Amino acid sequence: MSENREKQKKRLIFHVDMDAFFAACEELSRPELKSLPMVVGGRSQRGIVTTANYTARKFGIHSAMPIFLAKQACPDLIILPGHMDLYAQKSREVFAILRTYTRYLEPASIDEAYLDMTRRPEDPLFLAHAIQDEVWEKTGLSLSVGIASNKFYAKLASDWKKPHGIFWLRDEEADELLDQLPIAKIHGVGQASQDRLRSMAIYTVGDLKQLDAETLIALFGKSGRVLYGFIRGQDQRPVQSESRRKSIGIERTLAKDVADSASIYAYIETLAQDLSLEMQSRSLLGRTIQLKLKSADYKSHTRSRSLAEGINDAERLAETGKALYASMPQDQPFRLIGLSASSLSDADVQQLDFFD
Ligand code: TTP
Ligand code: MG
Repeated sequence: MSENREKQKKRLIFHVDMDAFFAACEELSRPELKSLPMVVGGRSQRGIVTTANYTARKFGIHSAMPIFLAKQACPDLIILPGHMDLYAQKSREVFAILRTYTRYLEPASIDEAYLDMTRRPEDPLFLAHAIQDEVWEKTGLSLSVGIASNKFYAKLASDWKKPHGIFWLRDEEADELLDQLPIAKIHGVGQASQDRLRSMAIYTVGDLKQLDAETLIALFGKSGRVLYGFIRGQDQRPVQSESRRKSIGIERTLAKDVADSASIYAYIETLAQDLSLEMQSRSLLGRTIQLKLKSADYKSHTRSRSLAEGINDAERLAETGKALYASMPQDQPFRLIGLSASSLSDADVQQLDFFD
């Protein structure tokens, strides 16, 4: 096949997302919890649900809900503390299995990954079932698979039939299926943006498509243009396998705009813990740390610092993030915070060097 034709070939992307991941990990050692309503409580943000098992979800309990509200919804709720080491270990086990299906694998968070399966000759549904079965048999964990021709569609598809679902969002059907989809289902459209869109009577992806690119850009800045393309199936983002990765980062859209430093510091600590977990589960060290703040007017502000050596521990990530924040103008409310690391190296290799 010529290079050109190869490039034009339609891609086959899987998005794999674990079902109720932290809760499912807890149920491995205590299977009796499966039929009981249970949540895993927050780490640094104590008092917040990080995930609810599917029995608890029947009561309307969901991630990011305050525990006291969850208890109101279900007085018998079982609340467990989180065991990050266990989740990171299970994540490594699952990704190791996924890597046997393709070397083009990009972990997107502790419990989700994109796989480029374009070169696999088998039927995509057969492959998705094989992945689901093998992970279930080897780890006891359940997952959902989204199949599509790009990452944006694949991520939407993995959520379609959760839990333990497989859904192939075909290009021919995508337009019609997406039109009815609530905007909350779009990854990256946070609460504030949803509220803003709803105030303009935009509830579904179909409604969103009525807006032209200029309007979306006026609303969301550069990401507005990206979103304009994504909802029309235009997403050429490659699956970035680990060896090609340039940076690793986490962003959080805040529930409401935040201006006071104490709250920002607390967010940085949580982000640092999450980022540390992601980096450690992939054996990555980062030497350059960047803090990104998006102000309420959707302008991005970034600062970065290069360190003498690569790090991936939560303490030093938080410490660097806070120092970066201290060096930024703090005279305005922010709606998004991101912490990322670049100049990456392999933590395992580094450790070996130590003994040289
Ligand atoms: P998700 O994949 O969003 O949720 P989930 O796996 O629990 O459930 P689902 O079946 O709907 O995919 O997140 C993965 C894990 O990340 C989740 O188990 C707990 C953790 N998490 C947080 O710590 N904070 C959060 O705000 C969210 C959404 C998840
Ligand atoms: Mg999940």
